[in-house]
Amino acid sequence: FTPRYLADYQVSAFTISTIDLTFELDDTATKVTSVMSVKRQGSHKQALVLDGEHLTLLSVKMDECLLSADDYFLSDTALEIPTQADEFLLTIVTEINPQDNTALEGLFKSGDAFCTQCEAEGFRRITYYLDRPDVMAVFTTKVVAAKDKYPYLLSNGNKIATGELGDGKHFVQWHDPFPKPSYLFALVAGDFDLLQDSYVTSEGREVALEIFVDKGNLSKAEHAMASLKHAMAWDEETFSLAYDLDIYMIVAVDFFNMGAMENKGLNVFNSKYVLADTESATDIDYFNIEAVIAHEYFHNWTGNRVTCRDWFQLSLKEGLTVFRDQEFSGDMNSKTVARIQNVRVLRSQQFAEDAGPMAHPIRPEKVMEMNNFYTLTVYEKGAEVIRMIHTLLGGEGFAKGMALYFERFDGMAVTCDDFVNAMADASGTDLSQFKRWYSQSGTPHLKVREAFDPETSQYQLTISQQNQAGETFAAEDCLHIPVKIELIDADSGIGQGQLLELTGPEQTWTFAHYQAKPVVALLGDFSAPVKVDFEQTDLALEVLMLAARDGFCRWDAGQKLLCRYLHKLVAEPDYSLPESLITIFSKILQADSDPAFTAEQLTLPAFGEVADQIHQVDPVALVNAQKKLKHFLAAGLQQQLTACYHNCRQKTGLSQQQAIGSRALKNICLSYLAVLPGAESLVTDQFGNAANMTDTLAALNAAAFNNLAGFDSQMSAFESKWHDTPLVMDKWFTIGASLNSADIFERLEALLKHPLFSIKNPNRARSLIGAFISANPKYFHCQTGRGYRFLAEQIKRLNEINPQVASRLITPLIQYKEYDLTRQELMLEQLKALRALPQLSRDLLEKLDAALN
Ligand code: HT7
Ligand code: ZN
Repeated sequence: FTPRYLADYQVSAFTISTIDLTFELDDTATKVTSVMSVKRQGSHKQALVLDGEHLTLLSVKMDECLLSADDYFLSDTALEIPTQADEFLLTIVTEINPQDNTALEGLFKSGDAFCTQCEAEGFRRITYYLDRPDVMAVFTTKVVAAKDKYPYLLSNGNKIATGELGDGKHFVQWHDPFPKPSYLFALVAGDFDLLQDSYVTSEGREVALEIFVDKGNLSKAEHAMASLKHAMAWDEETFSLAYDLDIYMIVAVDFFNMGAMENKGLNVFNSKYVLADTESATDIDYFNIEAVIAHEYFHNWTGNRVTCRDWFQLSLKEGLTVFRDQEFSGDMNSKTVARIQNVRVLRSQQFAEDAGPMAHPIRPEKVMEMNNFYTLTVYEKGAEVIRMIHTLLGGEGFAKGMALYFERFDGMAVTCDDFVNAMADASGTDLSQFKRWYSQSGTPHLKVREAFDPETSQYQLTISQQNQAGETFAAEDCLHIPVKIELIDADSGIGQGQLLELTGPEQTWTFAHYQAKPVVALLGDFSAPVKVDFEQTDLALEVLMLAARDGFCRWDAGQKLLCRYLHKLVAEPDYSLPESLITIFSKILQADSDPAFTAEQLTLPAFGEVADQIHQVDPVALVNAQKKLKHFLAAGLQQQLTACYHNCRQKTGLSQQQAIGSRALKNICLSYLAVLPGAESLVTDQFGNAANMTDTLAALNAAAFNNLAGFDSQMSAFESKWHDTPLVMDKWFTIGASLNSADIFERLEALLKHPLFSIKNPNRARSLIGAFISANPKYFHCQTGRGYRFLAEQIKRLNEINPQVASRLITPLIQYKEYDLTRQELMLEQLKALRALPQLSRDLLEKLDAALN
């Protein structure tokens, strides 16, 4: 396995303008016939080298001439044809085995259905091709299969022909008029229930909307359909972008490596991001479905109409599309709460990635396995980079930039620089320094100082930018950082907002006419993906919690306060927490805020977020600190939490949004109350009377976290009720894996042997293994090293079954340097054992080498 470098990019030696595909579907021997118009690009005499993996080559024909094995070179990864011709028709017939394809890349079976996943480099597992995003062809696809088992035969574009064949077979032929790269190709064949609707675009096009789900799940697709229509309207209103084909199809499948895939006109979705009803799905599921449906829809412009020149440019489409889906979610729900959730993900996961052995810029420069770069950095930090452009240019400037981007590049495969140039040119803003965000990895630190002079009534704010090691950036490395601030007058509580642009190693801003030192709220709306090193007093943080105009800053001040005391408890487990914490959170509970926002204020910072802030943290000391802080707040606020809990529970006549907020607040109250003695009955009562999945899971989580006596019987009742509903059973496995109980390893072994557990199903594997490593830090990081051994054993199994899933699950092990030396050694032992595996996938190899070298 050799790495590839961004610096080595070269245009393709050949292009393919059209490809006609015929699939004769069969579980173990699908025949794929591909007819391509190939043309040499430029004046050279290089051979045509097509990508191909896991294929059986049946025949190759150039124009009318059948080639023999002497006419080409075949390897495990390529078919090389040393031709002198400049333009020709190439016909290639291959055979593939979808049934054995447990990696779920290329053509595979998901239950009874055939399904494809081609991004990033899966098309080469279907046929020999120039499998790179800058080769764009017009696809025509004919699918042939048995009509009884596969009544629906789907592919990209518009249906152009259907017909009956002998032997009970039928065919459907599709034509996609938009030239596209192979990663956007899709095929699905199966028997589904179909939810149909339509949408008339702002340009007057009537679009058929079709959602295909497993039989019996039709009513669970309503929310996805509504979300799709909202997304279509939002993109027209926000960016004047309308849909461009006559049909938009979504298929939900159970076996899928990621969330969903934006194939042109035929999105394939993990069923987790389509199916929902109030009985079986939580409020968070509803939110995520709306977001993922929108994300894939938005890709039709940012990704499909304008695509990436090469995979190093992945953030061109992903960062931008995540930014768009975040804005959409903010508009559909509470903007502040949605923003807080984005920031939680960054702080608890992306910051650690950016400090770990696989750290990379949002535009990576070196890649061994592309699947390893569908990361929080490319997606979430990438979206933050786009958001900073939006902040610097303003909404109008950004919209002009988007318009120019499409004017210049519609139908093309382009680079991140092309995007930034369009933004700069359209708005007349110099973004040359800003471009460094695309090539620097690591989370910048802002070091902040303040000074107040009562004589001159001047307040001064000094900010320097530093790297992770605490060294001030040299001028040539300085980033262009938008810092939104608000200065709150200590007496009146009135705030004034401003946008500062930090471009140098250190800058000072002076603000006049302050009678007393104002309190500064920094990084409004989290205006840049940075860490802030600024020692504000508890009192200042409390002022911000109540008075900052910016909702994000109000929330952030509370989180900072909580983190401060978690740090103290980690360093000194017997540290006695101050009553002032109770006083301020009591005020938060009394404030007349949006309940969903109050729930966020009461939520403790995540384990990963705090771990990221403490050098070589003892993870169990951190778990204990979280427990102690939770207990302290619960005991001190018991009366108010109880009142708030019952108040939320009794509320009736709420709108859907209000009910969601009220449930969030009620359930955070429950999570506190459940740590107190005698809370069992409250949890049991909620579990027994829950009218929706959000409340049921909140009760079960509380029982698991506190290892309450009713846990096992509640889990049995849940299992009996839901054993036929896979997405709900995923939740059951997750809760089973997060139980706070010393016999957890025996329980995990039993869960692995449960008849409904299958490691081949990514959702199921993640629901058990992924949940244990993220939701059960106490046992995952236990001193015996058993948690790490458990994970390494599962990764070893997955290495051969599904390398993508294995590679994602290894994340906490490769980030071993976050933890104390004892944990580091235990983790290293497992990393070395994995590195010694005989058939190590490229995915794991890349990460293990990064971690061990
Ligand atoms: N563009 C997609 C990325 C993707 C993917 C999706 C499903 C399975 C495997 C995949 N590999 C890469 C998803 C998205 O960002 O929209
Ligand atoms: Zn995407």
